[in-house]
Amino acid sequence: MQLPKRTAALKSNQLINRAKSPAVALETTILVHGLPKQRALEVSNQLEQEVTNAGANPALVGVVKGAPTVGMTRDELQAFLDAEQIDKLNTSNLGHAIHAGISGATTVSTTMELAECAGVRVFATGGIGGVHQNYHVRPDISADLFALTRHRLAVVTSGCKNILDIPATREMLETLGITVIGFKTDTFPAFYQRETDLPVDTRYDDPHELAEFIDFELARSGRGIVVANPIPVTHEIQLSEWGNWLSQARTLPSVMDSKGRDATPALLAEIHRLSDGKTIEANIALARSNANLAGSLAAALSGHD
Ligand code: PSU
Ligand code: MN
Repeated sequence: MQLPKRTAALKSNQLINRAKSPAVALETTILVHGLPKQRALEVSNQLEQEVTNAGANPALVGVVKGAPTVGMTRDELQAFLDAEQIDKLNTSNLGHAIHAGISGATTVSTTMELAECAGVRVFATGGIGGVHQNYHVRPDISADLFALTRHRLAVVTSGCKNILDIPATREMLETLGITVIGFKTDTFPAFYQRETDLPVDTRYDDPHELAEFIDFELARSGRGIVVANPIPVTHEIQLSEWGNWLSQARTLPSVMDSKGRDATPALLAEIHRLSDGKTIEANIALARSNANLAGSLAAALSGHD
C-alpha cells in the first residue's frame, strides 16, 4: 500500500525529490561529520552499491543551498566535501537552513523528515543518536529519538552509537513508544558490539516477513520503527579495547570543550584516531550492512505498493 506523502512539514514544491521507488534514504552527516572527509566519496559509493545490489535505489538526503533534496547528485555531494564547513542539521536548525539558502548535512532526525516528505519508507544509517552519558548533568538527548516518534520510516541502524548511555537510550526508546526490532538478534546492539543485555521488542530473521510487519506498522502508527542490525561479526570490536579508546578520548580537550551538535563528531573523530582507524573500518562495515538490509526491505516493501 502506497502511503500518502506528508506535506505538512514542507510545501511539496520546495522539495527536490529524485527518489525512485523502491528507495532507501541515506544521510549526509555520517559522510561529512562522522567519518574522515577523504573517505566520504568512497563510502557514499559503497553504501549506494549495497542498496543497488539488494534491488533498491539509493537516495542521498541533504539541504543543497537551501533546497531540501532527496536524491543528491555526486556533484552536490562533492560540493559539500569541498566546502570549508558544512552545517550539521537536526530538527532545530533545518528550517533556518532552508529559509536562508544554506547547505547542510542531514542527521537521522532531518533525513527522516525530508525522506518522509518524499514518500520514502526505509532509511539506512550507521547508528542513531540517543541519550548521552552524564545526561543528568547536561541533558543531551539526540533529536533522532523524538524524530522517530514523528516520522513514518523504518530506520536500519546498528543499535545506537556506543559513545552514549546505552541502557538510558534503550529506556528512552521504550518511553517514547518506538518499536525496536532485532534483525537476527534478541538484544539491542551497541554499534561496535553485536550484543548487550538489553532487549528488543521482537525479533525477525527473514527480510520479507520483516517488510510485511513494517508495511503494516507504518500504516497503522504513522511513526518510525527502529530495525536494529548488529555489526558484521568480522568487524566487531572487543568491549575492553573499545572502553580504553573511549575513556582516553573523553579526557582530550577537543572532546571536553565540544557541546551541543559538535559533541558527537568530536568524540567520533578522536576515537577514530586513537584506534588507528580500526573504528573507521568497523563504522563503514556496519553502515554497509545496514544499507544492504535496508535495500532488501525496500525491495520487499515495493511488492506491497
Ligand atoms: N551513524 C554513524 N555516524 C554518524 C551518525 C550516524 O555511523 O556520524 C550521525 C547521524 O547523523 C546521527 C548523528 O543523527 O550522528 C547523531 O548526532 P547527535 O548525537 O548530535 O544527535
Ligand atoms: Mn546532542
